[in-house]
Amino acid sequence: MASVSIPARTEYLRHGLVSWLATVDHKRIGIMYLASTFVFFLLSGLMALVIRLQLTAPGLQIVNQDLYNQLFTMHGTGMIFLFTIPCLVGFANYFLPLQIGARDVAFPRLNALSLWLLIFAGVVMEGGFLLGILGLLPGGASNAAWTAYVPLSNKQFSPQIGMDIWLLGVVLLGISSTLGAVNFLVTAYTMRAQGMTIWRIPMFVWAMIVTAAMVLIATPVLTAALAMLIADRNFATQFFNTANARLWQHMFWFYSHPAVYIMILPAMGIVSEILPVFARKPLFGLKAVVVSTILIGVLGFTTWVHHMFVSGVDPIVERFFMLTTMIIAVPTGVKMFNWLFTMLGGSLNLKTPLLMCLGFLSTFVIGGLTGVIQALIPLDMQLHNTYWVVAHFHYVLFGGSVFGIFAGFYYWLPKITGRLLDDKLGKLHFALMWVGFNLTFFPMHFLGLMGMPRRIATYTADRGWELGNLIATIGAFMVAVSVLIFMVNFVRSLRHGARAGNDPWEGNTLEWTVTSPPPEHNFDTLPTVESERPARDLRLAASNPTVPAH
Ligand code: HEM
Ligand SMILES: [Cu+2]
Repeated sequence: MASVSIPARTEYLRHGLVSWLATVDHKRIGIMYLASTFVFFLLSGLMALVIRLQLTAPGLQIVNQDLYNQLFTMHGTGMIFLFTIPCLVGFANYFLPLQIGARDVAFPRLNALSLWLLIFAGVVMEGGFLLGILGLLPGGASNAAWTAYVPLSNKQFSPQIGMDIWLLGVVLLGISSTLGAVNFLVTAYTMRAQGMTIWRIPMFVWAMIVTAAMVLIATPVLTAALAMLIADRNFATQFFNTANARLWQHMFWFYSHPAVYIMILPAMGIVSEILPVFARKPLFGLKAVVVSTILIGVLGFTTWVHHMFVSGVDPIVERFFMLTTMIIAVPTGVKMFNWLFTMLGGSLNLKTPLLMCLGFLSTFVIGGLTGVIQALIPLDMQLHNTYWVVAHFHYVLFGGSVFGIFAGFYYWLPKITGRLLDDKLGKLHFALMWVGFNLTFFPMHFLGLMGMPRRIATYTADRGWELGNLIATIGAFMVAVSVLIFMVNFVRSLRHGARAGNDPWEGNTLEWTVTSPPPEHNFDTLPTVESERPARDLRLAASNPTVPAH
């Protein structure tokens, strides 16, 4: 263990609850990020189940119209702001310093601040919602959708204090995210191991660098918009009065389209880490993967108006954004080919992490393609605000990001806990989740084409929407069961899981050269890197001492 010995009177700083509350260790902070965001995932998932139950058949009324609106608002915000974005940050907290061969992040205290801001904001938002349900908060939580469009979200239409609580929560999250981004950028820039030149940076780290840069540019715009809305609601300012209501949409989507990439790039980074290891081959076209990541980051800022095609934007402007939206499919397509060619001819190790990556590839590609279809202005006019859109973005965010997150869990949890998850249960989780996911969301494409609008609390029996909705609800419960299986697997693994050892997968990156879990200070001596696969170099050198390490 650590060579530094801590005197007995500060022992409480190493063990017990206080040690967790006071920690500035990136690994513990990472664990707390992962654990707390997973709780928010479960809460938002429960809300999705209630939404789905209500829509199972025509005319059901499990919750009333107003609670339904709160539910999808909190489901969407919870999934995006409290789960997907910060969960990926949790992985980065734990693994970015390890992967670059550093002992911590550049600003450990700032890191702790980001974590506690996130948790506090989550408690504020979910707490506001709960108080509303219990009848303690007149008017309940925000019910203006995760987009919080004005005038719907202004004082006149949403007078309830729950709306302000929600806005404050998202402001806090914005601050947390921005601070985190600064931290990751500085860490990756200044603290890389000796020899880790630009083309030797691991793919997950590259993804986080681009993601952090996007956060730094995009998130303050949303935070400012939210603060302006709070001022409009409470201090009689007029930033978003009816005459310039479209300003809200611009500010919101200037953040929220890049937010899609803030959610998908780190997941892509995870996939780019796992595929070469499980195909036992180098990543195909490493430079193309890096360049396409950067291009996606840049182009991600040029497409936001595609969310506003029906809001009366100048037609020339609309066409520009239609084209940019289609262009961004090019670097994304490049990545798809990189991944496919990485697997081609490899000897595939068909364990759960790889299956989750295959889940990512198979579903994300559908979400990408339906996105290109939606970019066509005349089609978007028809598809806008229908269940087609709900199908599309779940294929991207769930099919992409969430499958990527679970790939990350199966790949990296053994490093964190020292124990392997059970592969059979993992495969069952994967199969149920993949089938359940497609049952839930594939029919929504057709529901959308049949005219079912999103955000409706119920529907009548004469529209032909019954079958699609029934299948979707069944699928959603399959997903729920699959997540339960994952949780059982995880808890079981803590006691009964096989010991992971340092390097259960024959990994490429530096986290696999240290014990599982890693020592407090990560590395006894800081590593030197001589290729883009330093762990493999060391493994080969150890198994054949006469051959130089690379
Ligand atoms: C089993 C899992 C899930 C189910 C069954 C589900 C179901 C739904 C449904 C039915 C809606 C539409 C509500 C409506 O328009 O009335 C919805 C909205 C939404 N979902 Fe999910 N969802 C799931 C997971 C996710 C995940 C993982 C994410 C993001 C990472 C996500 C993000 C959203 C967003 C942003 C909305 C839009 C909310 C709004 O309209 O304001 N969902 N979800
Ligand atoms: Cu967009």
